[in-house]
Amino acid sequence: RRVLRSFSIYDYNSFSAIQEYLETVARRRPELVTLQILGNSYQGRRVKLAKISTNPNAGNPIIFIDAGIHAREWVAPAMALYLIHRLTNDPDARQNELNGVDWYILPVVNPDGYEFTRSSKANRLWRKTRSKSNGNCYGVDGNRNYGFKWAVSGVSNNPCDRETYAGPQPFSEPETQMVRNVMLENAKRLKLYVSVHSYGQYLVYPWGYTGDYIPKEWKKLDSLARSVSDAVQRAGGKPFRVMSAGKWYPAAGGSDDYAFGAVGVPYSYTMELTDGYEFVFPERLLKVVLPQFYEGFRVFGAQIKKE
Ligand code: ING
Ligand code: ZN
Repeated sequence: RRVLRSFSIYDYNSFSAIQEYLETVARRRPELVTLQILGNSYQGRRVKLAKISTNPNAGNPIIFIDAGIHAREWVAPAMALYLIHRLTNDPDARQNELNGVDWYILPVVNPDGYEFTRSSKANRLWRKTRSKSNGNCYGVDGNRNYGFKWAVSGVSNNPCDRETYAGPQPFSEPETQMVRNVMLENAKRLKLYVSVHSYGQYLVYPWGYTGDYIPKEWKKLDSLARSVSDAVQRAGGKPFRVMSAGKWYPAAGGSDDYAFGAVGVPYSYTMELTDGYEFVFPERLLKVVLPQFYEGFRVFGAQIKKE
């Protein structure tokens, strides 16, 4: 058995250590975990989806969680990996979280950006992908690149904008194409989608492209989010601010709008983890907050089981 030298669940890990961790989990728990290679990032890093299921052929509802579309939001991949850790190590997970629900977890959507932010202090706050757009400017905001109401609000059309450049067209980035493909391939069974970001301790739902609320469904999206927030608070964490994404600030081309509006995923969220440290959340506090947030994810799981 190979030993993981460089990976620790309460640390910020390199992308290669994360890959090794995923391989190790799949090797140790083959009856529970399979890895699907989704494709390559712009710079050629393999993007892997962990599928955690006690019975992949049962047609269970699927919870799909992604993290790390934004490079600098390191706490998000850490959360996704912690979810994998708990779901595969808790002795009672099979009877609870994994009973009748499949969890698909994509810990690092944008590995090129992630590694770029790790490469030097000067790049720590990079957000976008690392595709070459024009001249000396790089990258697209992955969370403005999805093909639903693309670029109608809250985006920049300037490739040199470091924050919200929507890209030359919807799904211009291999990274967003991979997430889209997971959604489309599993559209029927996909019941809950969560895109994990930081920071601000928000839990928001569609629409993001407009400040208008979805007439019928917003209430059930809102009330599930509040139950999640309550659970995190009971575990000692800060509650989430719950609202529609567009009421917070309108921005089009986000993955949560695409999941809800184009794919028909009934529960779709963007989760902004942590507050008080902006994008540079201290590594030493991961062991405090990750277990608190996990209690929120358990509430998501329980809801999907009930449906
Ligand atoms: N925030 C999200 C962003 O992509 C968001 C939140 C998404 C707001 C969609 C409105 C619409 O800007 C972070 N931190 O990335
Ligand atoms: Zn983000």
